[in-house]
Amino acid sequence: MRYAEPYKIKMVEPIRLISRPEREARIREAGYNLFALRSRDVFVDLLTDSGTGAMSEEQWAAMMRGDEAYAGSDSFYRLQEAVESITGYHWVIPTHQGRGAEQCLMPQLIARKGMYVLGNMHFDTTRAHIQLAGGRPVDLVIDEAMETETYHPFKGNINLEKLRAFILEHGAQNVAAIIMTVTCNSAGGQPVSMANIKAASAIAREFHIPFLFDTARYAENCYFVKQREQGYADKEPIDIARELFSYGEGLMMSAKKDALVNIGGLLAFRDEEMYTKAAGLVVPFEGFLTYGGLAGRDLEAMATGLMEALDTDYLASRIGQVAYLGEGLRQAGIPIQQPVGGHAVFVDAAKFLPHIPAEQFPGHALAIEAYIAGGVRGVEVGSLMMGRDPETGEQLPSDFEFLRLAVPRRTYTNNHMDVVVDALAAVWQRRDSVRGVCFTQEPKILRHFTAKFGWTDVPAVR
Ligand code: P70
Repeated sequence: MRYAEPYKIKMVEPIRLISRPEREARIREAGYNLFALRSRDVFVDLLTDSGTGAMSEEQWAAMMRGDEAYAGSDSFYRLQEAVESITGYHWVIPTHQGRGAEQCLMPQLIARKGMYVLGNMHFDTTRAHIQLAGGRPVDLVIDEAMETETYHPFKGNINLEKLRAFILEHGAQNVAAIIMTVTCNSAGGQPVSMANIKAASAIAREFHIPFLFDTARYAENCYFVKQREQGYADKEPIDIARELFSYGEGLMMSAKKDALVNIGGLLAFRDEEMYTKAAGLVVPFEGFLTYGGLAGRDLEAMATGLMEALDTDYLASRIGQVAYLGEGLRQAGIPIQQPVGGHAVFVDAAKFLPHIPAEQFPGHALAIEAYIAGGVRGVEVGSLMMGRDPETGEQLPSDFEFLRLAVPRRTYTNNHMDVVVDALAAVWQRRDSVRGVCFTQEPKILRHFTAKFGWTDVPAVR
């Protein structure tokens, strides 16, 4: 039997598809940067699944009892209990979002300049905070993650041989931490298997290296384990989550994804020692330890959302919708990262537009075309987002050239997914005529958010 959403819709936000000439004008005015568009000019907004989900009636109801105390609010304790019940980590600190958690944790983990932080594949903001704290981020994801056409059930896995070899070569004393990102966003929302987490955690223990999680999409990872890993089919997602967290010492989290809230983040630790260290920076950067830059009502919504995200029916419909979008694109002949990940479909722009070289950003050219074709907004994940080496100014090589279509949770219907497929299929039909892009304005750091572009075969506007 086919799946259907385990909810009905109780409040709607109107959206509108503006005409093609209007879309052409809006994207031109935006300097061909989709971040500079107004959301009202977008029809189906797949820029991110972060903070864009729909909250449940339970979450809205919980917000009404938000206790707005500066210190020790009931709302904080409800959040603490929810986190501890899922993770086993007693020491909980809310933060304003994921990068707030990273900012407070990294300088405490990285004791000396030049220490390594290993992981399957760090997210951009994590990578940035490792570098800001004087550390060196290293990605050790398995090679299969780079081969978009190869099927592998857990493309987010860390390469265990490389992990051990790296530690032996560089010395355990120079490794500040191992961070597993579940699911692995940068590789396409790909899950990590329980066996891989267990084995990586054993290596960390052997060398006395802290083992932590970036759990922005932990519930989606648990669902994939249930679906794809032997021995987990009959387990509840919450029990899978409890096992997963049992292998680590703590987490940092952007709650804007799997905690089903529009703003928020978390730090949580098994031991008081690591908590005390991180706490030192929370007070100056985020706020007091029991609110971390959030209102009591936000803490309530998060506590409720963390649990809701582990509902099997919800996860089936959520992951099912992303798979539905992927299947539609695949049937239209469009190359995508396979299998489809948890939160997004990653279109392989290097294969879609083989005539556009990496330095003309095929993923970004495709993003612009998808907007013009159907009012669909995605985001480039490739050379543009990767940026330049801060020391040499050289473009850093990227393993992928993707257009990411991230699906907000509980927000769109499959009809919207069909519209997205139609837009991409229209671009696919005329793919040979799509041009590359070049900078007309290139900021030094995190350039993709604010850069301006022109088409490559027209003179750059200055
Ligand atoms: C996304 C957003 C954020 C994120 C993450 C992981 C695994 C930490 C964070 C930071 C960011 C984004 C990207 C492109 C367009 C819009 C937004 N991911 N770890 O969509 O958390 O954003 O709460 O500070 O994925 O993937 P936060």
